[in-house]
Amino acid sequence: MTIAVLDLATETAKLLADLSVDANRYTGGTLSVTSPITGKEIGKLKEHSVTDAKAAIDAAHAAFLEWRGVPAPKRGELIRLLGEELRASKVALGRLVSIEVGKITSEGLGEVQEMIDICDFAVGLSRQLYGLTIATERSEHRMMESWHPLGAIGIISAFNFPVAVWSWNAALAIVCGNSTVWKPSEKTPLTALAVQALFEKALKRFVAEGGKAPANLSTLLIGGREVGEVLVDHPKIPLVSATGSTAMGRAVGPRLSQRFARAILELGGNNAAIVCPTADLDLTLRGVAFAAMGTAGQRCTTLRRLFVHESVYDQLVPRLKKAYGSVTIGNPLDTGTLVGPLIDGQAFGKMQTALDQAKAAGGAVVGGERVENGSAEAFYVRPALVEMPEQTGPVEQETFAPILYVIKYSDFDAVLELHNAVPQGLSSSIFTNNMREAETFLSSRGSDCGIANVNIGPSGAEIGGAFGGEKETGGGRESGSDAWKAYMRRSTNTVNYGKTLPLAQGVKFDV
Ligand code: UN1
Repeated sequence: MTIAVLDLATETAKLLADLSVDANRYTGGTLSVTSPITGKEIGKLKEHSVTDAKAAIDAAHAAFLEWRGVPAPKRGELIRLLGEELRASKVALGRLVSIEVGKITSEGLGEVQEMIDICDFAVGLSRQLYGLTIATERSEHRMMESWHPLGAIGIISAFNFPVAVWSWNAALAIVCGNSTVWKPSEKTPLTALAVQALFEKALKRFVAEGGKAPANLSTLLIGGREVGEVLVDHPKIPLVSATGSTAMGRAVGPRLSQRFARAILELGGNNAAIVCPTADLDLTLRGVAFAAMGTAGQRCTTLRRLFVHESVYDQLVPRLKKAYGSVTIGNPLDTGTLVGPLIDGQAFGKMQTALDQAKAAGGAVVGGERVENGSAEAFYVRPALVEMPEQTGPVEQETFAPILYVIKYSDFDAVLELHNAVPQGLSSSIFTNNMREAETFLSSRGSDCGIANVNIGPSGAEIGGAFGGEKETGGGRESGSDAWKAYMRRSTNTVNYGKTLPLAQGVKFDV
């Protein structure tokens, strides 16, 4: 496979211009960004200093003080306009995601669709920030809870979903009355610049249509670890939502709890699926193929462990191997490609190390080799399927690459135990037509993950549900359901509308 020499830098500049990003932001700076498609540079961004970051946080805090006074449905109107901007720019932004991350076209567009979806959700939510009314034990009293904005929210996002993760956090945070400060991955700052420009366009329209909104409601910080650390340690950031590796979470979590700030952590996943004797194998094959090979195995929800019942093993696994052997790997911008490149050489190195460890532990590997594309700096690989005798070594870790470990099982209860016997707990699936197995998997003694699916792979969640996982995945929840509550503070209010002062618990204190 040879990728024709693509002038991705030129195309990137054109897309950024179409998306209203000032060229001054991505030329002549110190942060070099490459496209994994070719491994060549596509931008050079100006980075923010620690001093800039501190000033940005002060400004975001000032923005919060104003924005919290704007009624929530009006705040929703701003997010509605953001959704409109995203709809209008879906093709350009999706293409930029594909260029910067190496996602296939359909997945680049899907990422932008996910942003549009969360905007729609947040608009509805802006009229539904409900609190409860609670029965009080005192007469002529009323007890209720109110939800209030929290402050300037820090968002730290990873390369693999460079813009959708921002939107899950920002769309909710902003309708909840907060401001946001975003530090994207250093590997994918261009898409962040584009999204910031779209947000600013939406804000301009909002103001032009008579809305009141402060400057610095959404701020972008371009830079590395030092800039992220300012967000984590700054007393004016009451919540940091951080997506990335478990190692990152281990560094960030304690620093936040040290100053009693809140954390939403979305860390590693080591997601599994169980294929039972009654599974529809055609559906299972498709579900497994997308979940394991899609996004070149670089989703936190990617399927990494597959437990197959011995009665269907010889029907499913050879078909899977065939799919692994024939899947189209190459330029993600080409129609027909299903697997694009890994993000960089480091990811390739980690994949090879994991495969060596798997072999040493008795694994039989098909695939995993580099697929040449004529560029030493681009890393295309054939996804690897590894039949393992047991769940050991690299199977217990998350390697951010397309490796699927396949293990044969015979007993349902034993496989449930194996399923849960890893440190991570993000997403999970069962393929079965047996109601007892399906319901047990979803029950309290079933999957211990934040997401548990039946006859669907573990990746590709919709925004309407709460997204996140347990154990080393960090425990945070973003996106749908009541995840918005993490971006607000709850105030319990008791009102006495009578003329006496009865004390709770029957306490007497007559002066
Ligand atoms: C991630 O990989 O960080 O469920 C997020 C999914 C997507 C989000 C993945 N909706 O696969």
